Amino acid sequence: MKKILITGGTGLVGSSFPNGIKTSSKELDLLNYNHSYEFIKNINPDSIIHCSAMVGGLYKNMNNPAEFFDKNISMNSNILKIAKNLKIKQFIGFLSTCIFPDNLNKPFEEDDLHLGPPHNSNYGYAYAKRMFDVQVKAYNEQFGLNYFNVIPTNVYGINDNFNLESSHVIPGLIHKVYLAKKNKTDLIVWGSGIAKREFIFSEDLSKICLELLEKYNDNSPIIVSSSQEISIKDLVDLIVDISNFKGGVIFDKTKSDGQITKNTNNTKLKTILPEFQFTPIEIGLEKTINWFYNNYERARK
Ligand code: NAP
Ligand code: GFB
Repeated sequence: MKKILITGGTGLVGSSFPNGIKTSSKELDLLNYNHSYEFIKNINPDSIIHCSAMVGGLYKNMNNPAEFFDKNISMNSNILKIAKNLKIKQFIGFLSTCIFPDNLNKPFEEDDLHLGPPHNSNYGYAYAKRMFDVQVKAYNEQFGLNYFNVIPTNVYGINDNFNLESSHVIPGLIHKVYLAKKNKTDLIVWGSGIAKREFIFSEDLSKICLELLEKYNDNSPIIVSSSQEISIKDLVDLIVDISNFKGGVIFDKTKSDGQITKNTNNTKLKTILPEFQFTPIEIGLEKTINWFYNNYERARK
């Protein structure tokens, strides 16, 4: 059995892997190179799936561009240097579909990554991730490695960050509906609801990563998404319906919509994993909502 180290193993994506050595920032603080080197040397994994990052929704990104850049550049540089120095055979890193150029006006493809500036709402995070794409390419070329990055769309699932200010839209709305039901208030949705997003259930993403570890022989980045878009308005209707919320829904148009669309072309993924069946969003939302209501006390909020 391959020994896999999953950095960021306490997070939304990392915790969705069925097995592996999962670390949080307490055991493995990737901002500290020396400590991280010794820790990983002792584990001596065959593969590293690098989920650690400073992550957040649109509003956390808009308010903290420098921190998102600094911390993600440092973590990514450290883990890559450690993996190369310890001669780790396999490595998967994570980019995001929100780092693509903002005004492409066509579904994103992997080669579009650097063809223009990202949306201004998350440029700190986006440029840090884009530099990771450059760094992995350079390490592969200079050191004869076969490391690669996946480019997931918006991820959701159990054990997400449900904090009302810093979260992504799905956990944010699930938590807001929970409170609106409890307090008999209206649900306030940020933005107009016209924005469209693709979503991937966290368990699908981790299954795909494990399959790619076995089947993917290239080292260029690969988009991981069903490429099915849904409007925020329709997403709200689904969450309201599954949560059995009967109160009012108000769209606060003073809040930003962020990118209006982040549509992707997932041809490359479908070529490698033609049989993969994505979890329908209705099923993923039901699992996530049930988990949140049953684990409210211990959920990250
Ligand atoms: P998350 O739920 O916020 O988890 C982040 C993880 O990183 C946590 O386990 C956290 O550990 C760890 N971490 C934070 N600072 C660290 C440090 N200094 N050293 C080591 N670990 C540290 O994030 P996620 O949603 O699972 O994201 C995982 C990866 O997927 C990230 O690279 C992210 O950019 C990418 N991604 C996410 C989405 C999305 O919609 N969520 C979309 C596309 C790509 P603690 O528990 O100790 O804080
Ligand atoms: O999920 P979200 O914060 O991130 O916002 P992005 C998605 C859409 O949902 C935006 C709307 O149009 C928001 O205006 N929205 C409505 C809400 N109500 C809410 C709410 O209560 N909370 C939140 N958070 N949004 C992120 C990037 O962009 O995508 C990150 O900034 C990250 O870097 C992530 O990569 C995957 O999809 O707009």
